[in-house]
This record gives sequence, structure tokens and C-alpha cells, in this order.
Amino acid sequence: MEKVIKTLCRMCDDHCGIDVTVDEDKLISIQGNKEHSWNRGRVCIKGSRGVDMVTSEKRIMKPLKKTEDGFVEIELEQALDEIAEKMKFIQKTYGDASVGIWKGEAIGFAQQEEVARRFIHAIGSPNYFSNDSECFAGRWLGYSLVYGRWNAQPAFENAKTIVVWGGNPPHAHPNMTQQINRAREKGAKLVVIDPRYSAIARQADLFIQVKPGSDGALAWGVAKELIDKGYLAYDFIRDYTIGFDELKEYAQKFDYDYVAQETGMDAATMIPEFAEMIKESMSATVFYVGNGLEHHENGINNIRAVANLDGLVAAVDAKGGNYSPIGLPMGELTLYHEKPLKELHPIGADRFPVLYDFRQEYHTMTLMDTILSEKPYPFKGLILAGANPVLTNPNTNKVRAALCALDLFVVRELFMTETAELADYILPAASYLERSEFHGHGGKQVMTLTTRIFEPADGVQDEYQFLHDIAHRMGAGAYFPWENEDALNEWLIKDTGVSMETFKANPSGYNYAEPQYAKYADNVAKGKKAFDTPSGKLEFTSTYLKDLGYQELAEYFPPASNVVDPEYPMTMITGARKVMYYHGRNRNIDSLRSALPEGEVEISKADALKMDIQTGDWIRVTSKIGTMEIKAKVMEKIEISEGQIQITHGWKETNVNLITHDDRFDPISGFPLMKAVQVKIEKM
Ligand SMILES: Nc1nc2c(c(=O)[nH]1)N[C@H]1C(S)=C(S)[C@@H](COP(=O)(O)OP(=O)(O)OC[C@H]3O[C@@H](n4cnc5c(=O)[nH]c(N)nc54)[C@H](O)[C@@H]3O)O[C@H]1N2
Ligand SMILES: Nc1nc2c(c(=O)[nH]1)N[C@H]1C(S)=C(S)[C@@H](COP(=O)(O)OP(=O)(O)OC[C@H]3O[C@@H](n4cnc5c(=O)[nH]c(N)nc54)[C@H](O)[C@@H]3O)O[C@H]1N2
Ligand code: SF4
Ligand SMILES: [Mo]
Repeated sequence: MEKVIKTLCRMCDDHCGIDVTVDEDKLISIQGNKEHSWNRGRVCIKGSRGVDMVTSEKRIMKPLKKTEDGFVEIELEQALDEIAEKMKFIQKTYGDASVGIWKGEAIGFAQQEEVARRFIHAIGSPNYFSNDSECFAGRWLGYSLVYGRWNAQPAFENAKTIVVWGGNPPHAHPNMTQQINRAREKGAKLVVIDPRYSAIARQADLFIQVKPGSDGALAWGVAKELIDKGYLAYDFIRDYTIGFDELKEYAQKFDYDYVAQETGMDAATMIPEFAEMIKESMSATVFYVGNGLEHHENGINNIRAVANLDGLVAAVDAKGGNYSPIGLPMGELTLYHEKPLKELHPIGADRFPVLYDFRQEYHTMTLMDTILSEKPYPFKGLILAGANPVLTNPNTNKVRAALCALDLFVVRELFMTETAELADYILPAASYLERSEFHGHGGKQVMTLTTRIFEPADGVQDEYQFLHDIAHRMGAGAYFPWENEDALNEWLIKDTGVSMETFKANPSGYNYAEPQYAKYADNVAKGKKAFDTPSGKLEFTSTYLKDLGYQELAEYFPPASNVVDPEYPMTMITGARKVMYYHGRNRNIDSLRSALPEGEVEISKADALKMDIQTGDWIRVTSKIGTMEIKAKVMEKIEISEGQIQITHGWKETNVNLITHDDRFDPISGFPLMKAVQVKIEKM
């Protein structure tokens, strides 16, 4: 008897509503849930292929322990006992902080992230790591430094001008593309800023092709234009911002000539055109920043410079601007209020203090150095879940060396990966259809509880159960009083005013609140700060940053790649998403792999002609970090500019992170240089 069960897709972090058809305990198919307000029945190519992932014969279903003869299967109880014993031994020998936990993109955020933080803190270590050392936290920091800790969500559907700045939603966020399309049907204009003529760029009313890492110059040029033309939200600026005079003065440097020189664009034509569009929409302008701005040595200031534009036109908490959704008061799982963290000496909190202040997490690149150098203290034990840093962190050779140097390396996975191969123990993880957790949906005030459609097989555990079992074995059980994930979920919603029955009755999402705009004005009316910044205002200038030795204004520093290095004359972008893959994932799903069977370097026709390169030729790419080899794909049109190449990460055979930088960072966020890497290329 077939039946359809509603839950959320987790083949990416977009959480589309899905209808899962099962026959007894057999998974038959996955389709879009038409009733879910987020995706309205659509799923992408990965979503439906979730069937192949969950039922894959390649899945690891028993705990594995590394021995001299390779990996052998062991019982779960033995694995848990041994891991807990070794963790205790390491802490006793080298200190409490010598162990850590690392949560990857696949586990997700919210409760899964908080459980991981809680665990490591409960056993006395502050060392929590995640993919956020190179993802999203850069954008969040950039915005939060301007607006205060602020969850900026693009309200595309009500926008009149949409600016996609360094993102490519058709590949990376299919639902955003739908939202953008719906706004455009109502007349919204689309501006895309990207070095590549990407899928979204092809749909733009105005496409601005910039050199990688030069976005700050464009943002300041736009600020100058808005100021010169008087296209400003004067009342908002007067009442709710600080630093406008300084901003106005600094912007003067960004005339058309300077912006053209830095970005390579036709600034004299395009900046006025861009500003006219903004004038038509003002607070209904969405400036949406993607991952393209984060992986740079000047990333945060560039993002701050874009966030400043929100302030100039009051596209802040606005219908059609960047909106900060009202949250549900879920139970707080982290222990920061109970146990002071700084006293536990998190690795290098002094190196990137802003990252630490805002995120209470540390930096995976520094972790590699710490493991190898044992400075400032030995770090010997790591639990890693839902990540594959051998493919996804910069400088693969160092990542491998560091992970191999650990005394205890535990990986929680569905599959044998390049990272799992280095582990002492591999523990089989529950897939998204075998666990139950809460997820919110972008700027919508909708929360969905996912359905555990299948019980995890013997030996397979969800993340909570595993950490619960280890914590209890290590004497930290008091922090994990909830017997299982369901009990935890009950606790999480206890103060929300929404019952479990309500969530279960609404598997297509429970809409707990209506949007509320301009909350900063309400805050003032209630005698509170308008924004959660030191000044209480939106900060064009930050004394917090100044006091830490950074620039008070979002000053622009040209990327190193803007000056051609004769030894490494090309600029490499990495990581442009492909819809069928997710970082290192899905290469083992034949139905997805057939669409793009191998990695490739995208190169302009002009460069290919100069070097006599044709599609399919092998190319050697070298940076100061290392060398890799990969086949060429010659781009026919303006997809990529002369002097630039693009390589998507996530390929085992052609791993671009062999040559990305773990030694060059944005100084505020610590994000690595992965999108304006200076390289040379040779035909092999
Ligand atoms: N299918 C698929 N979807 C994904 C992912 C995946 O791996 N696969 N990953 C998910 C994750 S974790 C993330 S963080 C998001 C990322 O989401 P997006 O940021 O939308 O991802 P990308 O497709 O890489 O788009 C980045 C764009 O920035 C451009 N770019 C590169 N450098 C610069 C620059 O200096 N300036 C400007 N203006 N643009 C630049 C690139 O050419 C590219 O088109 O995607 C998520 N969605
Ligand atoms: N050069 C370059 N490198 C990049 C980027 C770039 O743009 N350029 N982008 C970076 C970004 S933005 C990010 S977010 C990171 C992401 O990098 P990671 O955090 O390493 O994420 P994934 O590669 O998606 O790794 C997820 C792993 O989790 C496993 N997995 C899948 N489902 C589950 C599950 O339910 N439970 C468990 N326990 N495991 C599961 C998968 O099999 C996979 O091996 O990559 C970064 N790396
Ligand atoms: S965008 Fe695709 S992979 Fe991501 S949640 Fe939706 S259907 Fe799943
Ligand atoms: Mo990411």
C-alpha cells in the first residue's frame, strides 16, 4: 500500500516541501509538495534524486574502525564506548580544550548547530568549528556590523528593483529564482553584478561585469551617485543612522573613472542607469549579496559598502527590501550564558576577534595550523559531522596532513568520502528522512517540523542521539537530559505557544506570524535602541571596528589581482555552483553525475586562442599554494572575461582546493581567499 508523507527536502539547505511516496518501508519517489508556501510544488533535480541518495547501496550502515588491515565493522556500543574513552583520555592528557567538534553544511543550522555547540561546551572545550568559516558568516558579519546582529532576508516578491550581487540563484537557490521571477512578472527590474555572465545574469535588465573582488569600488560609486543626485531617504538617514557625513566625504573618491579602473565596467553609463532604477524603488530595493563577495581579502568591507546602500535608501526591514523576520522563541541550547567561554581559551579568539565576538566559533583554517604546530596548545581529538573539508577547505594538502596528525578523528557520514578515509572511526549518520527537526523558511515566518519517515537502521544514529550518548559516557549527561530527538523537539518549542500537535498537523509549514516592517521605529517608540549596534543606529561608521584597529568606514582596498603579477597573471574564481551538485556531494549519484561527469576549468575564448587551448584539453593551473590539472571548457561568449578562469570545487579527481589560499584572509572575518586567486595556466 503506497502512501504519501510530507516532509522537507535536505538535499540542500533550502528545505523545500516534499511529498515522499513510500510502500511499507520502501522509498518509492519524492515530488514537490504543492501546499508548501516556500516552493509551491517545485523541486530541483537534486530534490527528486534524494531517493537515490537515501537508498544508495554505497551508504555506510555500520560503524567502522580503522585498523592495520583497513576499516573493519564494529558494533555501535563498542564504537561509542571507545570514542568516549579516547576523548576523556585526550582531555586528561592535553587539557579540556584539546578536543573539538566540526559541523558541516549537510547537518544544517539552528538546532543541529546548537546541539553541536552545546556538546563541546558541556565537555569543557570552547572549540566549535563549522563551514561558516567560509560560508555566510562573512555576509552576516558584513550586514551585522552595519545594522546590528541582523538576519537580513531578501524580500524579493515585493521588491521593485532586485540586485543580485555575487550570487547565482538558478544554480544555488532555485526558490529564490522563482521569487525573483514572480516579482519581475509584477514589473520589478533585475540588476546582476558578477564577473561571469551567469545564468541569472542572462535574465538581467542590467548586467554589470566586474573584476573579482572589486565590488566595494562599485558600491561606493553607487553611493556617490545616490548622494550627488539626492536619491536618498533623508528622514531615515537623519533619524536612524550615524556616519553619513564621513560616508559622503569618502564616497567622493569614487568617480566614474576610478570605478571603471577598478571594476573594468563602463561606469559612466552603468552607474547612472543603476541609480535611476534605485530611485524608482528606493526602500523596495533588495540588495542581495551572495557567496561571491565573501571569499576575498577585502570581503567584509565590500559587503559593508553594499549594506550601506540599504541605509541610504531605507531598504531596511522594508516591504520589498531586506527584511528581518520575527523569530519563534525556541529553547536556547547553547551554554554561553551558563559557562563563560573566553575563560576556556578558544583557539585564536584573538586572531579574528570579530568573528569570535559575533559567532562564538573559531576558524577552521587556523585549526589546521594549530593541529600541526601544537600552538597555542595541543589539539588532538575532533568529531566532524556532515562535512568533507578535504574537498571543501582551502589548501587540501595541509588539511590532509592536519587531519592525519590527530590522535582521534571521528567522522559522521552517509558515504566514504575523501575526509572519512582519514578517520579513526566512521559512524553511519541518519539521512534527512530518518530524523526529525525544525526548519524556518527564509524571510517567511513559517516553521516546519520534518517527519522521520524511516527509523534509522541498527547502528545508524541521528546527530542528537550520538552526542547524547557520548556526553552521557563522558560524564556530561546532565546537559543532555532529553532521551531522544523527539523529546528535544518538545523542549525546543515549549515557550513558543505553538504545540507539537499544531506542527504535526501542519507538515506543509506553520505560519506563526505576519510580517512586521520597520521594527526599528517600534523599538524607538518603546524606548529601546533602533538597531542592535553600539550606537543604536545603523552604522555607516563603526567605532567598534575602529577600536579593534580596523577601518571605521567600509574602506575599499583593491584586490591584489587587480595588478597583474607576471608570474601568476590570471585570476581564478572558484566555487560557482552547479545545480546537480552540492559542494563535494552527489558525484556518487549516477543520475546526477551523467549531467556533468567531470570537473572543468572555464576559460575565455580570447585566452584559449592565445594559448591554443580547446575544450577537453588538459590544463595545469598553479598558484602560490600548489598545482592541479583539469580539462578546459572554452566559453563561447562573455561568460568569463579575458584573464580570468573559473573552477567549481567539490571534485575528488580535480580538486581546486589544492591551490586555494589558507594563508590569505579577509582580516575581519578570517574568510579565505578563494575567489580572486592569482594563478598561471599551461596547456599540458
Ligand atoms: N546546487 C548547489 N546549490 C548550492 C550550493 C552547491 O554547492 N550546489 N551551495 C550552497 C551554499 S553552502 C552556498 S554558500 C550558496 C552560495 O550561493 P551563491 O552565492 O548564489 O552561489 P554561486 O553560484 O557560487 O554564485 C556566486 C556568484 O558570484 C560570482 N562571483 C565570484 N567572485 C565574485 C566577485 O568578486 N564579485 C561578484 N560580484 N561576484 C563574484 C560567481 O561568478 C558566481 O556567479 O549556494 C548554496 N546552494
Ligand atoms: N574553492 C571553494 N571551496 C569552497 C567554496 C567555494 O566557493 N570555493 N564554498 C564553501 C562553502 S560556501 C561551504 S558552505 C563549504 C561546504 O563544505 P562542507 O561543509 O564540507 O559541505 P559538503 O561538501 O556539502 O559536505 C557534506 C558531507 O556531509 C555528508 N552528508 C550528507 N547528508 C548528511 C547527513 O544527513 N548527516 C551527516 N552526518 N552527513 C551528511 C555528505 O555525504 C558530504 O560528504 O564548502 C566551501 N568550499
Ligand atoms: S532546492 Fe532542490 S535540493 Fe534544495 S531543498 Fe529544494 S528540492 Fe531540495
Ligand atoms: Mo556555503
